[in-house]
Formats: sequence, C-alpha cells, structure tokens
Amino acid sequence: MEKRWVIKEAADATTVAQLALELGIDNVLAQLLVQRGISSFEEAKSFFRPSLDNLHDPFLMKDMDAAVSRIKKALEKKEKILIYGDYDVDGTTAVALVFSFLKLHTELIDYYIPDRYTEGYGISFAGIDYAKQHHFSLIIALDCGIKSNDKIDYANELGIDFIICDHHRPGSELPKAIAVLDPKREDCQYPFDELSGCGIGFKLIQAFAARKKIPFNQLEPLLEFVVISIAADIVPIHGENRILSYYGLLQINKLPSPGIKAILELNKVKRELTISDLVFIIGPRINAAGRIENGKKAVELLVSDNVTSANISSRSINITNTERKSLDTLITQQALTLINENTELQKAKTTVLFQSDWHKGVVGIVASRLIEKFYRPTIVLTESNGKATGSARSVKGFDVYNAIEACADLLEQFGGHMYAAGLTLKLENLDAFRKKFEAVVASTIHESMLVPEIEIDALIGFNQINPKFFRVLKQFAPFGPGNHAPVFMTKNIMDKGSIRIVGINHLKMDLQDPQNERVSFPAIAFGLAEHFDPILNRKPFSVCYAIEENEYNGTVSMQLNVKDIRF
Ligand SMILES: [Mn+2]
Repeated sequence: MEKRWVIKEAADATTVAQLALELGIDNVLAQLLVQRGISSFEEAKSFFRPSLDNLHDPFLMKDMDAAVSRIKKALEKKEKILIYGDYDVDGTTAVALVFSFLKLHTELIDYYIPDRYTEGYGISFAGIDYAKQHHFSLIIALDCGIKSNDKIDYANELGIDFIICDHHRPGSELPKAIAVLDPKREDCQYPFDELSGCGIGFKLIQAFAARKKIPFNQLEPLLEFVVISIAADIVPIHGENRILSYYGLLQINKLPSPGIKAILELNKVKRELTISDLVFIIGPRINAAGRIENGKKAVELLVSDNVTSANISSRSINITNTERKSLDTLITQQALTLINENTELQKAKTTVLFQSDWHKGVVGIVASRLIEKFYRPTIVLTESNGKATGSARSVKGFDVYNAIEACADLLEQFGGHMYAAGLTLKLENLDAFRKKFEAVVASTIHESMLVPEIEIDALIGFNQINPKFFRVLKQFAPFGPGNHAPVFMTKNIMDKGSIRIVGINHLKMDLQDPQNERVSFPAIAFGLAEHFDPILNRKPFSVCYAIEENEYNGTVSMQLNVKDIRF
C-alpha cells in the first residue's frame, strides 16, 4: 500500500540547542523532546523519570466524593456490592482491579460480566435482575454505563444504587446514578480525559484509599491491570497514562500476578514486556474469553491468587484464543472476497459489510484487518437477536463516532470513541445506513486521510546513531499512541549485499551509507519484499525506520525496523 511520508515540523532551533546543552544530549534527541512538548530540564526530568507523585488528585473528578462516600456507607452497613464491567480487556481488567482491592475490605462482594451474545454491550436488564435476586444494593459499573439511562432508572426502581466509572462519550443526558465518573463529562474539571475505563476504576480506588488513609504503595500491584487496559484500549500514552503505564510495566515485569505469569509461561515469553507485547500477547488472550466464551473467565484469570487456578484458567484461555484466531482469519478472508468481487465497494470511501453468520466476537478485529488492505472508515456487522450489530474502526484523523452519530436516525444504539465504536440497527435499515454512512464520510473526510501516513520525527544520517544515542532513545519508552517510537528518515543508502527474503514477504538487510561505509546496521522490513530486486541491484534509496533492540542467541544489538522504502 502506498504511504504518505510526512516529516514533522522541526522544533524551534534555539530551544532545541539550549535543551541539548542542558541535558548533554544530541540535538536530534533534544528535538524529539521539544516535539513532544518537553522544552525544559524539569519537564525532561519528569518525562524520563515519571513519578507516581505526579498522578492527579482523584477528587478533582466530578462526583468522586459521592462515589467514595457511597462505597464507605456500603461497607459500614454490610451491603452486598456487585462489580459490573464490559467483556473486553478494559472492562475485565477494571473489574479485576476494583474487585480484588475492595475484596480486602469486605466479603460481601462479587463481580458480573454480561454475556456478549444474550445481553450485549454495557449494562443489561438481566444483570440488574441478577443483582436484585442476589440482594446486591450497590453496583459499581466499569468501562460502561454512561448511556445506560433506562437501565439505571430500572435499578433505581428496584432500590439498587449505581456508581458509574466510564470513559466513553456521554449522551445529551447523564444517567441518574449516585455518581457518574467520566472525565469526558462536560462539567468534569479533571485535568486528563484520556484515561482508560480501568484507569477510572483505579482513580476510584485511589480516592477510596486516600479517604481511608491506606498508603499508596498498597495500590501499586493494581497498576498491572491499568497498563494492560491502556495498551489494549489504545488510549494515548502521555500525561497521566504515561506514569500509569511506566509503573504498570515495572510491576508486570517485576512481580506479575499469578494469572499473567501463567499466560507468559504458557506462551514461553521470557523477555521484558513492552506495551506492544501487552497489545499482541496479553490483550488478545484476555479478550478471547469475552469474545468466544464469557468475560468472566478473563476476570477469573486476572484475580486468581494461586498457581493452580491460574494455570487452569490460562490454559483454557489459550485454547479459546486459538479458536478466536481461526475465526478471525476465516472471516477476514470472506470479507476481503466480498469487497474484491464488488466494484462499487472497491471505489467507495468506506467499507460497510454485513453477513448474518459472522461471529460477533471478532467483527472488531476483522474491521481493523480490513483497514490494513482498504484504508478507510470501516464497519463490520453481523446478525444478533434479529438485528444487525457490529464494530466500526477509523483511519487517522477521522472521527468515526461523529459519522455514526450523523446516521443516528437509522440506528437503535451506538457508542464509542473517535477511532472505535459499536452500533446496532434494524436489518431493514442496513441498505439505507450503508448509503448514508458513505455519504456522510465522503462529504467530511479529507482525501489525504485515505492514504496511510508515516510520521517522520527527524532526518538523520547513520553516523548519528551510536550507543549513547540509542541509550537515551530507549528512555522515551513506553511507546504507544500519543508517544510513538521515534521514526527517522535517512536518504541515499544501500544494502551491503546480504539482502534476503524471510518469511512470506519480509526483507532482511544490512544497510549502509555509501559515503561512510564503516557504519552499517542490520534491518528488518516487514511486508516490503516487493523492493527486493532494485535493492539487490544496489539502487540507492531512502528509508524510514524505528531503532529497536534485537535479541538473537543471547546477544542484544541495534536493529532498524524499516517502515517504508522509497527510490
Ligand atoms: Mn474502554
């Protein structure tokens, strides 16, 4: 796929030079900092050494006071508390976090994850009935609930109170809960509104602990759940999320909970985990439970406190994940065939596909995969309970939630974020929806958004990359959205003569600058085998890449991860 190379605007030269001098680092590195909004020694210090002391006061969040008071009252009056969460990674980690902590303070507590198939997304009437039958009088809802006004009304009639911890966008009216914690509320002054759902759960526990004078270090093990949710829910890793993920990674690498440890051992993962390991190894396995079976299985794994139960849970989750993978491959194949056989679909600015027998649990993943082939806003739907229901994914810079909202008259239900949303509609509205969504997107999307972009942080020469440079660069981690691993561009380079194709279509090379032949770096270029011939014939080219660490046979070396090649 053709990609746009966009070089980030160079930062102010005086600021860069000043910062480079103060920190004793290369100008290029100082520029990367300034581009990330860091321009003083102090700011650089808190970037390179994130501190838990810089987490925001949880009581700045609207309704936090009411939430903590209600939990305290429930504990004092020996009420039964139900922790209720969505079935995805964010929801289940949030439930595991709040449940495992409050369990230290009461025996009268349990958790509930709705069934994706019979109950659907978010708070369900069935879940509230379950709470009533089992005499729960307080429900703490995590990663869902912000638009569940009718369900909360129903709970109120039954005498069940709700505390909502959500990070999805609120509708025009808030549900009538005891407390609605959601930094995306317009009347919420909390300084950071990009927390994950699990992150909101953490703030609730942080506030509860502060009120009860529980020392903060007792909360640190919970950061493992928060970092997994940050990685899986694709929230930006800056601001408070950067602190939470930095310490979450330390926790998971130093002292993983039995469930996570079991998953790692089962999959023979021995290296130090990064955010992308959480995205590609841990996340899908936790998610598989909610997609194929029930999210309760994921919570069981996350809260298991002994090796035996952790091993049983992790094995069953691994099997479910294998099943998820084959469904995912099969449905992606079928979806691609649908597009390739239809010229109208090929020319469209959106992908909207429906097939009644597709597995509901993987339509979101399939939408993401389709974007890798057809780069445009994408919705994949299946049939569930007599309606069409599915997931939307977007391309950089385009707000798919807004586009869906513009079609609200044709929808039964929708919710989500800028880049990912869910929706449900009547089967008879499918055609009309497909047309309207296409029209809305076509009239609002910028042509350039339909070509994937590679954002280049800086132009450098190979002679600038040395061990010290790399040592500082590594401290820019954890990387993820909002703080991507820096991408560099170098012009006029060649392969030393060792180029070969590995796997299906990847290139392994040794790249060098013909002007300075002493400096060369091993490089891997995923999916770029199409460039094999000209490179073999020693045609010079430009390359953009991230610099990574590669471990091979126990030796660690620098490696260029090539994003794109241009002659
Ligand atoms: Mn979420």
